[in-house]
Amino acid sequence: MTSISLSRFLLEAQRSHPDAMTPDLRLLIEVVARACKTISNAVNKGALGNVLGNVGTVNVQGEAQKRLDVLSNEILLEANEWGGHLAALASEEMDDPHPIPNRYPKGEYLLVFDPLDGSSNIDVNVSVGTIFSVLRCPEGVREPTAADFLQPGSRQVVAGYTVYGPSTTLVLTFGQGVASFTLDREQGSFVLTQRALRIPEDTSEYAINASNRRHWDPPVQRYIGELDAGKTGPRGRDFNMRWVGSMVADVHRILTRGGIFMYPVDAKCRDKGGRLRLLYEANPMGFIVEQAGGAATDGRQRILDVQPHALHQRIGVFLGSRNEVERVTAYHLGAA
Ligand code: P6P
Repeated sequence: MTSISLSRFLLEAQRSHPDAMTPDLRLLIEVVARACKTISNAVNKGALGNVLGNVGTVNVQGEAQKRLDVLSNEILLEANEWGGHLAALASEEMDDPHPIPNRYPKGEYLLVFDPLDGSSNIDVNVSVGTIFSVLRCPEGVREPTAADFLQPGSRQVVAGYTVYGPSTTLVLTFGQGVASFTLDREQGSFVLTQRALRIPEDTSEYAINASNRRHWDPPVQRYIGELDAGKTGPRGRDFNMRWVGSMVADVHRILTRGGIFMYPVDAKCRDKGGRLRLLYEANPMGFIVEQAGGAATDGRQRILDVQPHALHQRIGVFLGSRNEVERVTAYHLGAA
């Protein structure tokens, strides 16, 4: 069977959906994918590449920066600043947006990303990933500021992630469903492996950091208590739990076989607004999950409807199999 490269897939998408897949978006995705290949090579070197461990600095999140966090961020910045497709970039690892240097042309898109999500897993050889989101730069804005990135997730034109696991897999949406590509290391290119990922509406698998149980609000206590009661409780069936501690790995499992992923706002993280970040974790993953037939809320409202007020704002996240997300959201709204 003829393998379809990412380049061919994007060209065909441009022909069939010219408004959704413009030449500059096609270039942007190819550039990000190429940067992810470079990050994959660095991640895969592990202890042999002098890329493990901390650099001794702390990022805007107050988290210790891993060598690979900083390297991945630099790879994405350098790959994207010369192509003329972006007006600015923003990253989990940088306090403020990164302008496109004046020596390069500016484009009409904004790229925001988590260069290496789950990086606390790197030193223990557990899957990590890159998450990215693309917005349009507001009309007439030549020097974008953080305020120009503060758009609801429903305005995203592209979202994707690359999971650096047993295989390096790129998952992508531009609003016409979700496709996945696996890196063929012999060819050095991403090859289409699934054209239309769909999340089953029901599931028996949930993902949450259960060590936070005592901090959860009542709706989450009720929902998880019912799952744990299994056959003996109101759900009448048993459930299984998985928690990788790397959002990309947990979400990829859910896209592959269903499930619900939860990181609620609780007594422990309420003062920060939550654990996960809206612009470069919840929004891109919410767009991808919805395009695959799932749902994504903050417990009360659709994540993609939330109007951001800060670049590194955090939010509660419930996403995955639609019927489970709707159930736990109904519990929060007192509607069940
Ligand atoms: P905890 C990784 O740091 C991350 O941002 C997500 O990838 C992951 O789902 C979550 O935090 C893990 O949080 O509290 O279990 O370490």
